[in-house]
Amino acid sequence: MKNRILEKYRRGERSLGTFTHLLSAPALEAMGYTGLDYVIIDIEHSTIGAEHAAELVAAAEGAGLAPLVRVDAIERSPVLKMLDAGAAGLIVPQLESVEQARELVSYAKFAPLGNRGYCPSRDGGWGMADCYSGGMTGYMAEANESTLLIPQCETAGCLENIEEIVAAEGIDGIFIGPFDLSIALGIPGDFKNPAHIAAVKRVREACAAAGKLCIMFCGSAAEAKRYFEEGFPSVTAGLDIGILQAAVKELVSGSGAAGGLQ
Ligand code: 3PY
Ligand code: MG
Repeated sequence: MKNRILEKYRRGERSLGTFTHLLSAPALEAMGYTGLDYVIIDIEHSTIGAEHAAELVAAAEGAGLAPLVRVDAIERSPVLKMLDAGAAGLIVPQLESVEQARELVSYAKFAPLGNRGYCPSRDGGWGMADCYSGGMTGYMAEANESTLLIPQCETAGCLENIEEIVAAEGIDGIFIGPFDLSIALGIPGDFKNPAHIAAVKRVREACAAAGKLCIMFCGSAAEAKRYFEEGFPSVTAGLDIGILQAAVKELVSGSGAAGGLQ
């Protein structure tokens, strides 16, 4: 089970991803030629369902992008479906407590770490992928090892308990949601507020102390660069639909098309 974001993290290399809201396999295929490392197929903030998400997981993988999925609930069904479909990792929004983190681990990780249910499914080539060379237990161990379980830190509860949450066995890292975090702090959108800056730093340091991945979300290449320089191992920049929109807007304004005929 290849996982480009995890392999790069282990080699001490940065990784860059983006969310996908275009929900288009050709768009993912095209992004595979750009040097991007991963995409996050967003079930939380789009209308996409499990069947379409599973197709996009396969498309991203075929394009050489690690397919992460942002699920929309801390529940067994979405967690299991997306892992069985071959997601390289799950981003889980709105987590509040270490109890919820443990609940997630029980759904997402096989025994002895958790209680993930088993079926030969796409993530293990329906029982025929290389990860089965060590039999069913070999597959289970490899799935636990190579599938990232990453709650978001974007609530007051998660921030308050971040050190304990990130240290929990089976939790592989934290994804910072700066927008919801700013709302939780009572300063919507004010990322320059010292309280927001301190919260982001606290999460990054808690992840580093636990030896776990920390992913920051931002809106531009310049911000991504700054976060990499601050020490974030991974940054998710924007949404593919917004990147397309910005590029088209620049094309329109740079082309002079708004002027009259000569
Ligand atoms: C947030 O900023 O709240 C996010 O969830 C980013 O995706
Ligand atoms: Mg959020």
